[in-house]
Amino acid sequence: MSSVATGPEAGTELSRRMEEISAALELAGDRLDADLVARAREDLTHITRRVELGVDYSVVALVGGTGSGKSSLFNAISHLKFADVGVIRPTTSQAAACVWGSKATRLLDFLQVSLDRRIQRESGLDGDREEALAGLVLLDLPDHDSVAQTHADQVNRLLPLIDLLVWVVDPQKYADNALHEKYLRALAARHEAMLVVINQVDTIPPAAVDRVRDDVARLLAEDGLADVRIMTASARAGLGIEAIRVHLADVIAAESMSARTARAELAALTRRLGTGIAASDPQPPDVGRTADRVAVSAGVPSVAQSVRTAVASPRDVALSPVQPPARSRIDAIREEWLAEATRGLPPRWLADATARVPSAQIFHEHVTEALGGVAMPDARDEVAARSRLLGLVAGGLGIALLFAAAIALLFAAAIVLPSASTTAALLGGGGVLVLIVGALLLSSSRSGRARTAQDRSAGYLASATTAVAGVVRADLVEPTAAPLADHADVRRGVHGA
Ligand SMILES: Nc1nc2c(ncn2[C@@H]2O[C@H](COP(=O)(O)OP(=O)(O)OP(=O)(O)O)[C@@H](O)[C@H]2O)c(=O)[nH]1
Ligand SMILES: [Mg+2]
Repeated sequence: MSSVATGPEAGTELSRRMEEISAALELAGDRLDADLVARAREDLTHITRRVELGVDYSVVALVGGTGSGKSSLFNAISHLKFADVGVIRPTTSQAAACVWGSKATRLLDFLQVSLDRRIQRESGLDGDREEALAGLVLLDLPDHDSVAQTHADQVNRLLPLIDLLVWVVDPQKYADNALHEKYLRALAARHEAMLVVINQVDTIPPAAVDRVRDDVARLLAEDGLADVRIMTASARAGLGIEAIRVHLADVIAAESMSARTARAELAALTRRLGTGIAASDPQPPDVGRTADRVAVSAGVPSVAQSVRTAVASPRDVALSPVQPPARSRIDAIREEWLAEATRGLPPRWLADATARVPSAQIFHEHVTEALGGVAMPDARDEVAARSRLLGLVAGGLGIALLFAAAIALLFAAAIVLPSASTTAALLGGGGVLVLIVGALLLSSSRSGRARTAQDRSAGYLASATTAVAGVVRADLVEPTAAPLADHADVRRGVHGA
């Protein structure tokens, strides 16, 4: 048993794939080479026709010399009396078909089997007995000489659709040039698609059957068909018919020749179209990383550092604004971004994607504009400056108080004034206290400035990088997004999701 989709799914799946490819061609437009598209459309039409004929049938044709018993075998296999069996040779002048489980109308129309030469085997009526043959299209063809002379067109149509060619020979005439027939030659490459049935074994003694079989095997080997299977049967006596039916059931269980061919044609088409698209979807570089690189090349981190130093300093320091970045650096970053975002794209896709991106000069202008628009932070921390001033005042006051305390002590020592020593103690204590407050204010002012410096520096770096990221997004990411998404969709459509 085959594991591939057989039965009605094969046709549905192939049709779905063809719709996907068709939509991909539509979407790709002139980003795929016109010749490639034209060829693909032709192929799709061809495969569609094949699929429409039905890829869910297995076509088995009975061929061979006149009187070998093709029509008799047809009736025996189908348990019907539909095909004409006659004594006047040749009897069958028109192909007959028996179909199990469906009508195969398009297929039989294509094979030019006339309406009155078709019969349908309703599996429902026969219960499970015919179930195994559902999907079989059994053809009884006129003898090979008649076919060769009058129905060459029918043969040509039939051969590519055949899943199994059953070559019917009889024990008397099996060597009649039969194995050199064009059917065999045309199918020589497909040994598995051939079966030789030695019919009418009831007309020879049982002992002779093996001899005939060996002889047929030898003739096949001479034709390079050594591994073609040989079966023996008697349509009249009903011998070997069940074994043939089992063999046919195996053929049906495998994917049909049409489905396999359509699949192979589709694969070839996909391979050809694959030359017009990248092997994988290119991934545009990360916006943040690119913005960082642009910011670095514009000297944004040094400006941020100078902001930090200026704010942290208690003195007033002038801030130098960011300078326009070097054109060559910005061009290189833009080029690298485009190269990575379009990696592997064939020329037409590449041209489409890059044509939508603003020029290097415009990109540079936008970057410069965006950086110029980022406000420089205030270099002075007002809160810290105020507490510094208070700290200095407190320091001065403390020293003055200590000085006053020293004088009071002198008074207390020179003129014995008891109250002076108390005053000195109070002034000294107050002075120390105020000095401590001043020192605390100064230190908090310093740490406040350091914090603000860090915040403003980081804030500036973030604003500048965000501004640059906006330009990267607007000038690089957004213009290329649509063509890249189209390419991804086309790739999915061509190769199947
Ligand atoms: N004894 C015997 N006779 C058979 C057997 N199969 C077919 N016949 C007879 O052989 C003759 C030819 O049978 P057909 O089935 O018409 O042969 P055919 O290959 O369809 O012949 P064409 O339509 O002329 O190509 C008929 O008289 C059948 O009754 C068989 O297994 N044993
Ligand atoms: Mg016949």
